[in-house]
Amino acid sequence: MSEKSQETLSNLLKEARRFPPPAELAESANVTAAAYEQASADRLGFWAEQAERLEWSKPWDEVLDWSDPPFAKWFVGGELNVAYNCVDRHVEAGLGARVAYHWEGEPGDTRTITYAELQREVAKAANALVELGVEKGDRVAIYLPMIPELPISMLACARIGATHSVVFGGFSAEALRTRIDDAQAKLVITADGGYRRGKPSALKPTVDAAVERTPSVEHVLVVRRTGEDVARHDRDVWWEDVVERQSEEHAAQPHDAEHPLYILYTSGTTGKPKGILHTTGGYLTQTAYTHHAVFDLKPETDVYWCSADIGWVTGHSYIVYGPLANGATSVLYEGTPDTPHQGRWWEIIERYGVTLFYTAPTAIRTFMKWGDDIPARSDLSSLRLLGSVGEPINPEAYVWYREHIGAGRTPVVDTWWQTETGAIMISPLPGVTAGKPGAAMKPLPGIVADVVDDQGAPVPNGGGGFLVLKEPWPSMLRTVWGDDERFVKTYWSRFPGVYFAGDGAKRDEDGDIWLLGRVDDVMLVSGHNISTTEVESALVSHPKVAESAVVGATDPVTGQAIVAFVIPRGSAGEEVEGDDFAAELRNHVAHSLGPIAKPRQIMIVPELPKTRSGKIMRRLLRDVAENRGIGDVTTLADSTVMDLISQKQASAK
Ligand code: 6R9
Repeated sequence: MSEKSQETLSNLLKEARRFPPPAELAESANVTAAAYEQASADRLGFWAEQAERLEWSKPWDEVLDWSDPPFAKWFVGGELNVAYNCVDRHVEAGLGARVAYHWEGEPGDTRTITYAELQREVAKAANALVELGVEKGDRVAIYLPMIPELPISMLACARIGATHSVVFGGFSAEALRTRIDDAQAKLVITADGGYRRGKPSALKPTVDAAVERTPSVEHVLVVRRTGEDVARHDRDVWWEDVVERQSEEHAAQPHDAEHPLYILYTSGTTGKPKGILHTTGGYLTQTAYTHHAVFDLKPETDVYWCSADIGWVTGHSYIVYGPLANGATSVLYEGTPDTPHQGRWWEIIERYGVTLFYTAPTAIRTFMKWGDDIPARSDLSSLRLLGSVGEPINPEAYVWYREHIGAGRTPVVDTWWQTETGAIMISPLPGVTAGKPGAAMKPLPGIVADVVDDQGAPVPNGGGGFLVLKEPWPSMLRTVWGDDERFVKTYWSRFPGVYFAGDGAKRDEDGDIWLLGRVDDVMLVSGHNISTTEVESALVSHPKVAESAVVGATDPVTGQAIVAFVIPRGSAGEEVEGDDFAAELRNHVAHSLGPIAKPRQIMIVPELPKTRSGKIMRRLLRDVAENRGIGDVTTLADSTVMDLISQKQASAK
């Protein structure tokens, strides 16, 4: 990166606020500053110690085999069963009566599942899979709503050594078909439908359409959730017929530490989706450790809630595997945050006494937009820690989250990681770190990350560049399913010998790390690199702005020009239409970041295009900003959003 652009970056995000850990939390924290020293003195020894959180049927011979990089083997020779570790061992330890999940359906139906019950359900499902001819090493596609059968199905697969591939319930038949086909899945587990926004939303027709052209699929196992009519095919079998009558006993066999646990597809911006492969021992070790360390989980007393969809990696690692490995009590909620009203999530927190809460910046910004009075109606005093994941959290959103949800007392942990990393990599430690709003801070103990320039040289404090991971980590992806070459090319070729995350980052004067969004989203304006994140954060710091998305559009003069899409906050909507508001915002950005970052154009919009995991699809906004037809919208959470934005654009012309 040029000197000029580094200078620009260091002008940005001047954030002086600091939030040290509450004294009580610091005193009793699961992990203290000593962990950093221990891990840097002996990284592999540190991870070996963390692996001891699990029960191994056969001990490993070697912690890491890195003789054929970038193909890693962790805990070589070790054997364990993931489902046994997540469920049975807690029951054997006398904790069968502990609640694993407080499940709540969107219509308000509830189910409390203890570890003992989870053990019985997983055993029955595992027996059913065996009866349906699923064998160790086979792939099973799972396309379910957020109902208990989803984690139960995942654990049943893990138990028998079948590799699961969970596909988001919102994806189209074509998206589902390509994923089933790529993995050559033998079985698809689905439901008639789920509930979204107060209505049944069918899933089975999508599966029917997808499996018309997937010859690998032998059976479709269907859970009845909504009771709506569905077509029946010869390949269909019903959960209530096949699973319910099975024995509640199933002897778990140990699997190799490197046995494939799951495939999860990441869409990426171009090309066919990549099947990210995670394996058994290292994955469970790092999800369990990070859940213990970052959320300071005290399994006897905490009630933990991660609001993500299990179809996203966050749900795999922090609703299913990490929390269950630690014997946590979690909330599992099926639906949307505004059904039947915008206070639904806060009522859930009050009802179950949630102490640890993990959500995404997109949700936080939505709540800011809905207004402060909504969370204020619920008693949120049980909360003691808040987490964020999925995108950079804007400083304003961080502070709002801490104030309005955490009553100004709770630490906020901003956790950076990816589908590919499998578990949290960069995050504050809640009992150690004085948090800075907007910064993911430091790599966790045992993780080696850096920010490098385009030559791969580390940037000094105050500099910006690319985020890389310099040493292998236990929960790292092992390859792209069926495509080792793509694995090497995508992640390990940009800089020799290190993992390229594809994210821009900066190191501040204290050496702490700030994430600046995907490298593909960085804008080049008159020769200056400007990150979309920083301009968005400047916009969100204006009192009348709830959310914003910024893109670089081709410009004859400056190369790229900044175009911002803005959603006004709360009741500001009516007052803010018009050129005056746009001018005010352009000046506000120029004032916060410098004139170079002043947007060329600001569009006031009602919504932004987002994926189901809440990431803004800037690619589509770039199409609008450059007056092109809109590209592929199949992975949008709500595909009507682009129509609203295009109409705005047309009426502004
Ligand atoms: C867990 C997850 C990965 C991408 C990642 C980055 C962005 C996630 C972030 C963050 C800044 C954070 N991202 N967490 N950016 N701060 N705390 O989101 O996985 O869906 O694969 O996305 O998300 O750009 O590269 P995934």
